[in-house]
Amino acid sequence: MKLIYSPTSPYARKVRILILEKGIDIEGVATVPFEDESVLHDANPLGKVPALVVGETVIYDSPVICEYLDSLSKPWLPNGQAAWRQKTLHALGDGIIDAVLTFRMERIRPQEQWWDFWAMRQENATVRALQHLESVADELGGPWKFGNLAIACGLGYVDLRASDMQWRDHMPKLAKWLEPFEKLESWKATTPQT
Ligand SMILES: N[C@@H](CCC(=O)N[C@@H](CS)C(=O)NCC(=O)O)C(=O)O
Repeated sequence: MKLIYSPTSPYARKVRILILEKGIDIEGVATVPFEDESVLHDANPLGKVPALVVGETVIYDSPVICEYLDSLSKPWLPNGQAAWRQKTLHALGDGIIDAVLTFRMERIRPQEQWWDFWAMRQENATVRALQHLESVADELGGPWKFGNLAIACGLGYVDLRASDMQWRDHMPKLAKWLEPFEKLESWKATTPQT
């Protein structure tokens, strides 16, 4: 198996943490999506990382890759009804990444092209998602679970791209919840260098 990823991608980070935590043997191929590398386009027509090459098959996007790799050994994803809660929490973590990425991208454009309505909508969605997580922080538990993986990586991405939100000051339970993850080797090894 081969994982095409970029070292700064929060979506790829979920997969890389899962690989490290589960000790899965995979070749990593680092790429830069915005340089439109053919290796990526050949694997994923959408031109997005991560993409997982399994023999003749390619699996994307990141929640699907996580679910596939998780299924190869004792799964984090539970059976039955509980799986839907974990998948929903995973979607919430991914949604935080989507929203932060979108409102940060708005600010990369020349200022006269900024669409404040859209940026503010994404920022508000991020705040609401963080507030929701603060309200359920006691139920999240640890260590890694299918949902926790995306939530932790979502919070890591807020730290990387939106540190001015200072979310830890407003969400103390969530900040405390993240602390044990931040001490893990898999977390440190996948923290983007700025
Ligand atoms: N929903 C996708 C999102 C992947 C994604 O947007 N990756 C970014 C890097 S963080 C990317 O490759 N962007 C390149 C592009 O959109 O052209 C997933 O979860 O895998």
